[in-house]
Amino acid sequence: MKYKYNVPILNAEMPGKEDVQKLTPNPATRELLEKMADDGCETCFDRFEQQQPQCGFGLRGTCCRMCQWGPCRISEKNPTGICGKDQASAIIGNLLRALVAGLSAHARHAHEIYLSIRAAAAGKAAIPLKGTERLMDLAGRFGLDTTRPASELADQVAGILLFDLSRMEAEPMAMLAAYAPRERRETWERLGVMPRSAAFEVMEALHMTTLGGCSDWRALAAQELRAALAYCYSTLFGSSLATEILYGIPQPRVTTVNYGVLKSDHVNILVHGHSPVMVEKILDKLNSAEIQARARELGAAGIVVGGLCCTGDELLARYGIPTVTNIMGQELALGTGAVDAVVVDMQCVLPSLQQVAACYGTRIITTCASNRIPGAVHIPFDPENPETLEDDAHKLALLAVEAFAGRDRQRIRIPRETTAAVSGWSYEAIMERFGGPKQIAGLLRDGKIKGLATVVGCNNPKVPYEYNHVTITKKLIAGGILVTTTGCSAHALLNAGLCAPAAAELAAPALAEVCRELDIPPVLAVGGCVDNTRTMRLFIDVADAAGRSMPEMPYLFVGPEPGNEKTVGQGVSFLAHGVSNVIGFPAPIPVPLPRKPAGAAAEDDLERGSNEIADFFAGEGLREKVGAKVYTEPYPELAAQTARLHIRRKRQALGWD
Ligand code: MSK
Repeated sequence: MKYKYNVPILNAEMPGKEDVQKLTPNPATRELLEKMADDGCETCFDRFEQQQPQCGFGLRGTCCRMCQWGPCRISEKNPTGICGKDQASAIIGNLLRALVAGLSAHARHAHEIYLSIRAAAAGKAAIPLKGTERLMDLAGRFGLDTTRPASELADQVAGILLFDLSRMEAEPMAMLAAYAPRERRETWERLGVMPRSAAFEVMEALHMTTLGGCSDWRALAAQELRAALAYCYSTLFGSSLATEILYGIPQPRVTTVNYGVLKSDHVNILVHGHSPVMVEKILDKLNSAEIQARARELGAAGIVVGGLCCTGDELLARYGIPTVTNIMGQELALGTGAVDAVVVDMQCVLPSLQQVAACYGTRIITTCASNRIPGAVHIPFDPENPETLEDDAHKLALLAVEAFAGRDRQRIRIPRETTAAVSGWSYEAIMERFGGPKQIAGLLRDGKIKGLATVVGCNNPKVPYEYNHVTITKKLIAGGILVTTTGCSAHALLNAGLCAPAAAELAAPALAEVCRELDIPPVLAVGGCVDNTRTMRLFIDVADAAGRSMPEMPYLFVGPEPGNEKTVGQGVSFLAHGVSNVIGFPAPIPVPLPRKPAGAAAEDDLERGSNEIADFFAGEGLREKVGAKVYTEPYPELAAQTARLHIRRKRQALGWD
C-alpha cells in the first residue's frame, strides 16, 4: 500500500510496509517484519500506516500550538493565527522549539555525565576516571593548573562544563572558546549569535516563542543559530569529551554486528538509550564470575550483550560490543523472541517497548528517573546519590540474567545475518591512522579523497527504513567521499557492511586505495549522537590544516531520515559552522520549492510552505550569513547526486579539481 501526503509537500510518497519489505537493505528486517506479523505483534511500521493521512498543517510546520488560543492552522486562506502571527514566525518558531527540545535532551545527558565526573572525583562512587589524556587536554584548554591531582582537575573541569550548561550572564562559553575556529567565532560575533549556555538559550527560545513574544522571524532565526551553538559546544562537545574522561578514548576494534549476534542458547541482554554510566557498571557485573555462573546454572551457554541506538554506539566504539539495531528496529530485536532483558537509560526508547516485551516475555528495566515505562522494573541511577550504583548494577545484572528462565522458547527465530565491522573511530584514532589533519588535507587537495561527509541521524517511517541511509552512503563513497557516521544511521551502515575495510571495494578507486593503505573502512562509525563532536573536530582541524575556512571546504552534513528533535540541532550546528546539509524531507524545515507533478489531479496540487523560511534555509539567506545552506531531497539517488555536486563545486572553487 502506498500513501501520498494528503496535502503534498514534496513530490514523494509515504512508504507502506510493503515498500519497506521491498526496499529496506537488511534481510533481517524483512524476516522479522514477517515474523512479528505472524506473531500478531504490532510495530511502529503498522502504527505509521494507521496514522495516515497525517495532518498537512503539521507536516508543513504551519500548525501553531504555542498558546492556548490555538491550535491555529495557517494557510493562504487564513495567513495568520488568532494572535496575528504569520506563517514565517510560526514555522521558524516550531523549528526553534524542536531544536531546544533536542538541546534539552542532550543537556540532560550531559548533566548526568558531568555529575558522574564530580562523583568519581569525590570518590563517592565506583565510577572510574580512565581518560587521563582527555582530562589533561581539557584542563589545559580551560587554563587550569595541570600539575594538580587528577581528582581535583576532574572536579574543576566538571564545574566548568556545568557552568557552560547553566550560565545566565553574557560571558563566552568555555568549550566554544576552546574549540571553535577563530573565523567562525568572528562570524558569530558579527551576527550577534554567540550563546551564553544551554539553559539560557532554551529559556530565551521558549520566551521568544510564547504568546505575544517575538514576531520577527529573522530574530527567531538568529536564536536558532544561537541555540544550535549552545547545543553544539555545551551538550555535544561536553558529553562526548566528558565521557572520554570517565571511560577513555576509543580505539579501533574489529567486531561483528547485526541481529545474528544474538544466540538462542545464551542469555541475550540489550542495552538501550544514550548515557553509558549505569550500563558500564552493569557490564562489569555481567563479566563477573558470579553472574556468569548464575547464567550457566539457569541453563545458558553464556551471556550476549547487544547494543541498541546510541548506548549501543557508545559501547561498540569503546569495547567493540556488538550493536543490533536502531530506533525503528528496537521492536524487531525483541521480535526475535530471544531477548531476555532490555536495560534502558534515556531517550529514543519507544513507549511500545513494554507491549512488545509482553508478547515475547522480555524483561524491561529502566535506569533513569526521567525515562519511566509503566510495567517495567525501575532501578534508577542518580549521579547526586551514586553510593548505591555498585549494588544496583549487581541487582540489575542478576535480574536481567534471571529473565532467561522465563523465556518463551516457542517464539524464538533469530535472523542469521551477522556483519563484520571496525568500530572505535575516535578523533584521535582517525588522526593516528592518517598521520594528522595535514595529511587528510593533503589527500583532499590531491583529490584522493574528494570530500568529507557525515551521514547521521535517526530513522523515520516517512522514508523506507534504512534505504536512504545506505543508498546515499554507497553513492557518496563511490564518488570518492569519505564518510563518518553516528547514531541510528551508523546502525544502518554497520549492518549493511559499509563500516568494514572490505567495503573499500565499493569506493572510488583513489579512495579505495587510501582505505587499503591505511586499513580503514570508507565509512567510519565514530559513536553515538553526541559524538558528532568527533566529526566536527575533524572538520575544524582539517580546514585549519588546509589554511581554509570551514565554508570553503568540501564538507557535507547528510541527515537522510531525521526523526528525533535532537537532529534539528545537529543539522543547524553544522550549518552554523559553514557545513551545508542534505536532509531527507522537509519537516520541520519547510520544503524549499514544491513542484506540481505533470498531470497531477487537483487534490495532488502542491502547496508552498513559507517562502521566507524556505528561502532563508535553502536560498541565499543563510548562506550569506554562515556560508551554508539546506538541500531537501527525499529520493536518495537525487540526494546523493546533490551531495556530490555540492562537493564538486566546493572543490572547483578551491581550485582542487
Ligand atoms: S538514538 S536521536 S533516534 S540517531 Fe541517538 Fe537514533 Fe536519533 Fe535517537
